[in-house]
Parts: sequence; structure tokens; C-alpha cells
Amino acid sequence: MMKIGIVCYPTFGGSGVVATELGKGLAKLGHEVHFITYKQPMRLDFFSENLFYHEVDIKSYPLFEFAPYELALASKMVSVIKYEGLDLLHVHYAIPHASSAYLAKQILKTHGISIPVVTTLHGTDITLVGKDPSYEPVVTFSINQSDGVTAVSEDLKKETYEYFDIQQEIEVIPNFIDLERFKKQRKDHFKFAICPNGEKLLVHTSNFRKVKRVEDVIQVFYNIRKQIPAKLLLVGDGPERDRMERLCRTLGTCEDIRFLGKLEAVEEVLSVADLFVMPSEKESFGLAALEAMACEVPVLSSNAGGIPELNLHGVTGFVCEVGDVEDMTEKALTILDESRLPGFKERALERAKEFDIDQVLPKYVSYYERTLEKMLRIQ
Ligand code: GMT
Repeated sequence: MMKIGIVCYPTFGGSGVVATELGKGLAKLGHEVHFITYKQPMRLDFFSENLFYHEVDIKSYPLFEFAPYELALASKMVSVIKYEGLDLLHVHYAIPHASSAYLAKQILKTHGISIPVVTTLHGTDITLVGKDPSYEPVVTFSINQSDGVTAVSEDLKKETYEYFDIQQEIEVIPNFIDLERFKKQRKDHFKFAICPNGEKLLVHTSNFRKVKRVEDVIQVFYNIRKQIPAKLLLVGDGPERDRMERLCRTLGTCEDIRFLGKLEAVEEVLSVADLFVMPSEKESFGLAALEAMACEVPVLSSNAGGIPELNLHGVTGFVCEVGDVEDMTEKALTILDESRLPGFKERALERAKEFDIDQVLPKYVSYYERTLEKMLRIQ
């Protein structure tokens, strides 16, 4: 059994969700898992004898306009690795976790301790923020200094090699889902409350950032609504929410659209949905779409990044060019057609089963073992 440290963003974001579920899964297998984050991770809300949580203390001081989180994190990594005797540190999202891990490793060396670091690339740490010249040199360096690097899709691996000078072999380990939690629930009363006249129900969940193109969701819905009775639920919150509410008012669709804000039990909403819409401009994997598929919801998506590796065109939904709202409307109507909808729903669930935690967790365990062995060989 291994002692593993996990570092991630403790929010609703996909990378934090994947990291937390991974830690919970490893703990169930008997490994000891230590989370090192600045806040209790959203989904780490129960007790297990193998799970530990260490909060990063970020001290502020009047001189600091920005408190140095990276340094506080590196210091916490040093103390947890040293005093808990961790075997391996797994950091999720390169910025700044991989560079803090590098710093912690160098400090630990002076204490005679060596520990392998695995970095998982999740998406915007590469495709958006990481590429920016203000971060690129540090991102390149810290990826190259990691002892193991994984990416959540083939597309993300390709992009990483394309934009960064990486000497490392990147292993693709896709995101996963706990099918026990994400399964269609009977929520007929809920469906009736939203769609009292049997309307079709579209759902979108995201952090409402520009890259998610929520305006395309609303535009597609507006077009569909002209042809069939339908409702739209928008789950999540973020910088674009205000603008999207104004767009609904301009289009006169407020009656049929509800903004639900941040919801924890998103599976309850997905359980009554007929179509999930993900028109993102960039999306390395699309965990939210996988959650929908697990609840038997077909997906209408863009062809950005790694989405086509998950959403199979014409099988589990459709994949359209980014921004092609006309095509998306046509494809949505095809999916929602009563004669086709049950087939799409069934195939979406079948596809989701391929990403069950039981299939993917062993890939991480085997990767950790190989990384540890490699490190022992080098020493
Ligand atoms: O969306 C982000 O900016 C970051 C990140 C997150 O923390 O949610 O999302 C990325 O990681 C998820 C988990 O691996 C992926 O499912 C998302 O596709 C990916 N987001 C983007 O690439 C935009």
C-alpha cells in the first residue's frame, strides 16, 4: 500500500473533482491519501480512516498585494511529505502545483528525502493559461522536472508537445466517473415541475467562462424552441452569467430558461434531462459531458480538444464545429426526435460505462508503481 499526497484546486472545477474522486478511490483500495489544498475539497465531505486533509496556510502581509500561495504550498508539501512519510506526490493542474512540487523536492533533497512527483495536465493549464508567455517557461520547466506526466486526453497530450518543449513521455489516462453516484434517478415530480406539458429538457453545466460559449447554448435553445416545446436549465455560475441573463431577456426566452447557480447534486438535474449541450471553444476532456452520459443523457457538443474522444458523433450525440449554431440546432432536433432519443440515451450510458472509476483507477495505480520503480532504478 502506498502513501500518496494529492494537490489540486478544491473547487467544483473538473480537475478538483477528478483529483478528489481519485483520492477517495485510492483510499477505498487501502492506500493512505493526504490531500494538500487551500480549502477542503468540495467532494471530500465524509470520514475515512485512509483520508487526510492538510490545509495550506497562506499568510498575508500588508506588503503583499498578492499572497505567495506557491511558496505556502511548497512549504506545506515539504512538511506533509516529511512528517507523514509519503511515497509519491500527485499534483493536478500544472499551474502552480507542478512548480511548487519542484521547489518542495529540492528542499526535501537537502533533508536527504527524495520523492517522485506525478503531474496531471487537465486542460487550460496547457491550452489557455500555460501557453501565455507570462507562464510558459515555468510550465515547461516544471513539467520536464516531474517524474511522471499524465494528460486527460490524446488531444491534450498532442497540444502539450505542440506548444511546449517537453522531453517527457506523457501517459494518457482519461477522466472517469463513479457510476454508482452518477446514475439516472427517478425524479418524475421534478421533471413535471419544470416541464409540465412534456417539453424536452436541455441542460448545460459549466463555470460560465467565455471559453464555454454559453451564448451558443442559449442561441441553439432559442432556435429549437421555435420548432418544439422545450426548456433549458443552466447550472453553474461565473463571469459570463450576467451577460447570459441579459441575452435571454433580449431574445425573450426568460420564461423557458432557468439559471440554477452552483448545484452540488447535479446528477438530480441530469436525471431528468433529454440533451446535454457543451459548445466549448476549448475542452481537454469534458467531464461534465461524461457526468451527463452516465445519467443517460446524449450530448450535443463542439469538436473542441478531447471532446470527440468521449462524445461519439452520431452514436452518443453529435459533434459540431465550434460556433456553428445552425448545425447544432439541426443536430439537437435530430437527437430529440422521439424515434431516435431512446437509442441515443442508451448508447450514451453504454459509452459512459467505459469510463467507470473501476476501469480507470488501476491505470493510475500502475502508473504510480512504474514511476516509483523508475525512480528506484535511477537512484
Ligand atoms: O476549465 C478549466 O479551466 C480547468 C479545468 C478544471 O479544473 O475544471 O478543466 C479542465 O479539466 C477537466 C478535468 O480534467 C476537463 O474535464 C475539462 O475539459 C478541462 N477544461 C478545459 O479544457 C476548458
